[in-house]
Amino acid sequence: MSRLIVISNRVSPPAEDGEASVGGLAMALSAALREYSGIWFGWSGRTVPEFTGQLSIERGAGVTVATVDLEEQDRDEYYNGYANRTLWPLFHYRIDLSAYERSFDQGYARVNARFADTVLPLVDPADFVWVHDYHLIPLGQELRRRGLKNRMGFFLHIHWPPRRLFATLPNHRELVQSLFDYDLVGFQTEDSLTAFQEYVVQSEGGVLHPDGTAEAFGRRIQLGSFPIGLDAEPFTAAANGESAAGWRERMRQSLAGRQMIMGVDRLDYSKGLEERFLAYEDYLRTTPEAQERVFLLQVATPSRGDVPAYQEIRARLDAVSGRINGAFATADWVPIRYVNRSYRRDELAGMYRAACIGLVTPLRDGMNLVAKEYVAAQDPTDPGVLVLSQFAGAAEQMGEALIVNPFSREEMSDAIRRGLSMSKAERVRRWESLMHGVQTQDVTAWRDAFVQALMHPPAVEAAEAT
Ligand code: ADQ
Repeated sequence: MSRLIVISNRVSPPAEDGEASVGGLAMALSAALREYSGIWFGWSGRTVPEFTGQLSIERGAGVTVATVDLEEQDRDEYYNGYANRTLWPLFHYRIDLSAYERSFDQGYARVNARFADTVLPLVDPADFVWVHDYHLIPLGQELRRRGLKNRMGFFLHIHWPPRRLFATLPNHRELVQSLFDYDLVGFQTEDSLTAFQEYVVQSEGGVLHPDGTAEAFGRRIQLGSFPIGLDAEPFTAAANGESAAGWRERMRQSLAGRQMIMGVDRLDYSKGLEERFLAYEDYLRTTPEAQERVFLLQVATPSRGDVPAYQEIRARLDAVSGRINGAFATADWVPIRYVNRSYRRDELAGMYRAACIGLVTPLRDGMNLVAKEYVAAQDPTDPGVLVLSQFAGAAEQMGEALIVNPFSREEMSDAIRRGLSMSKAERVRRWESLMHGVQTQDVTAWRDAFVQALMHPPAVEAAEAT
């Protein structure tokens, strides 16, 4: 029987009781593995003095999880280096933050080769291999070099940048070439897909075929856009559950009749947090009657704290939120509650429901699941308003949100004003349309679309292969 071999940088399976505190991706992949049965392989997150390739295997909640330890140098050069100091900033349009260092290239290549060596013995000939995200772009190529013939797919969770931006990467051609060793390459949005196709055609002289395949580097592969969705049903159930209701009540009491605006993000420069704070400040300054009657709750979980740009953005956000609070606060009101910790799904759901506005304004984002969570958590009879950046992948599907340019303070400040005074009839109308999308384009739809495309190649390609 065919199994699915899912490979990602880290693995985080849900707990046995299904009460996972992990994000949407982990839930999605666990669900995929339960449905199709298989193995989830990745880095354990631990480092050892010397790489051994020793696998740790755990069976739990219907999923077999296999992990491997890496060396400290691997973590520094591959994870903190090439993945998070070279590719992440570049793919989020921050070439000013992108570090191009040969040791990072080498670390990235070394870890991808190590992943290939370690996972290879776990793969049976009939299995389907599904590789995830920018950490592991060349893994398919490494597996082919080791003789793997299986159908292999790759899904990029972040945005694919425009051709000229991408070309600033010293080894950009090799990276794209390595993607052509997969059978299927999937992106979050049409925008990312188009950017990749433009590279293939204009930089590489490749050809796009009407069946969705692309030909370059002597290979023909399938391309597609597969927008990731929420595990909507359990999330909505959590939002309607007792624990969420308790949290909503707790928030209501602490609101004391004020309107709450809410943001939830990993603490990352791509999420536009500083711009959001400044837009909110603009709103307070230009709407004096709102002072003391609103506040912004910003939950930002620290991440990638070993990378200097993350230390810098954290310090900036401390300073900007502190300055705004200092300038506007009164004896019994602070305009920004800025919280650096993470919350469980049910807690977040309760808070989302208490918020009149969900402020989701990344400068660039592959998709952004928070936008979908905010919608899924709302009270159908009295929903809040989603304010969404045009540069989040989610904006392609969520046109009924108030779409804003996160680089324009005034536009965001106007959207806050509009959202807080929107009639209930308009809020309900917009929310119903958004919720329909969240429910139908959920994580199961995403997974099935990708896996079906991987398992069933287009007829032309199949005919050529025989
Ligand atoms: P991320 O950049 O991490 O994901 P996002 O899609 O918003 O961004 O997912 C974050 C997840 O973490 C959400 O489920 C959110 O609830 C959770 N989270 C964030 N802060 C939290 C906190 N303080 N407490 C608890 N949970 C918190 C990458 C890409 C995205 C893409 C996803 C999935 O950058 O564009 O949508 O992968 O493909």
